[in-house]
Amino acid sequence: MISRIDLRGAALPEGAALRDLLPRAEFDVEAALEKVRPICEDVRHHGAAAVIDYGEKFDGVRVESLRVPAEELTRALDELDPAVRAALEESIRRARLVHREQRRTTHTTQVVPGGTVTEKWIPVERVGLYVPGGRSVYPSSVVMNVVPAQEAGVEGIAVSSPPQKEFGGLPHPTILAACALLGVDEVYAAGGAQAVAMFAYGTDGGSDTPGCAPVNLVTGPGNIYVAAAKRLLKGRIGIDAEAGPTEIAVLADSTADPVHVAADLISQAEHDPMAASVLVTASPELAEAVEAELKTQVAASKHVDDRIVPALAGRQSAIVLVDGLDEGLRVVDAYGAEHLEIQTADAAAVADRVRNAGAIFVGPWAPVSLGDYCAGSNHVLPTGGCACHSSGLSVQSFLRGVHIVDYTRDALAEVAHHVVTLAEAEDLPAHGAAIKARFGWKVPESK
Ligand code: HSO
Ligand code: ZN
Repeated sequence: MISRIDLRGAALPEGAALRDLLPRAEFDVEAALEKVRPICEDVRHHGAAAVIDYGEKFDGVRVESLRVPAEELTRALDELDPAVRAALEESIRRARLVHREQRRTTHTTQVVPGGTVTEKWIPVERVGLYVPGGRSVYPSSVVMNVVPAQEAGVEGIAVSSPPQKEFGGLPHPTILAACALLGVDEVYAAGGAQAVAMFAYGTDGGSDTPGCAPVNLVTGPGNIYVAAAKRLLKGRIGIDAEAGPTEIAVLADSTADPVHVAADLISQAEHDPMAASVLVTASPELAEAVEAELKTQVAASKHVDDRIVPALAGRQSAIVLVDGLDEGLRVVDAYGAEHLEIQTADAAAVADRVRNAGAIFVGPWAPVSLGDYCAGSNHVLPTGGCACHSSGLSVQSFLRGVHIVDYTRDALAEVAHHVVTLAEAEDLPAHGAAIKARFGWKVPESK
């Protein structure tokens, strides 16, 4: 069901060599680039008509118009199961609590009397949030993208999700209901690379009215073609971290409950046959018990043959045996999991020693599923080892820090000679001249 990697008995290698010993899914975005390039070009030149054509080709349904009418959003919310509505409302409320506190304040540094640098945080003007369809219809991901954008103060928020044949070419109704609940009224029925291209280039009318205005930033998870289109169009648009298959790593000792550990490993395996579930432990007894539990619990699960078994049995998942807690920490740092659970004695102290993880879940009562829906934390997190350089989605993802430089004549005069010296050292005399021109073409006397 799940392979074992035994790293006991010898010193662990350093850095990349250690990472190479650990399992990881193939997510070859590079290979998908050539497939999405013509799609993006087509959308660039033919706008909405091309997006509609690709929707017919890839999603199997031809829509009249990409823009979802307002009455469909209202209807979806009216028809939403009240229990789901209450759960989404609680998810939104908790996410707002956490994300609101991520807002940045403007700060002014007085560098010298009369010389200040102010860092001002300005929201991105317009963002496009991609929400997958097909196997992964996640209204929770609408919450996780929209809440930080709203809390950052983004004015233009557009959502796009693939048209669904069984819903007459509209995105899935729970996606529409979540948008309505969050007060997002600009929603498009477009998926895949063509949706990212629509966001990047914008689409004018054609048969589609109104068109989608271009956005500055695209966020949200998606399949490999969505990731490839984001990589291709990066620069024209900003993007969040590329989202690969989901990952859970559990660092556990003999105090962990194997029933919980197995349930949590299965919970993320349920997403995707490429999902990764990794247990890191120094306890062979726990490893045995978790393996036995996996067998029992998998047999009682849904999505067994198409997702859970291929995910757990795939080369991306494993039980990694280590000599002790210190070695376990080195392994989870080298792996840099999207989600890391610490199920050990003194879990908070152990969690404090972790450097690389998208999000850390501490102790027995904070499973990843809680974070997926209702912890208040964000579930759009870096995968594929990107946790060593990137963060999950947050208010910060939707803000730009702008430095505002304000110097008086005296403050400039005081430092002018240094600027001129550095300009000359870099053989850029015109830089120095821009200073001298302000002081009768002379460098002011240094004090
Ligand atoms: N675990 C996924 C997010 C998700 N789970 C959505 C359930 N729905 C990636 O963090
Ligand atoms: Zn999940």
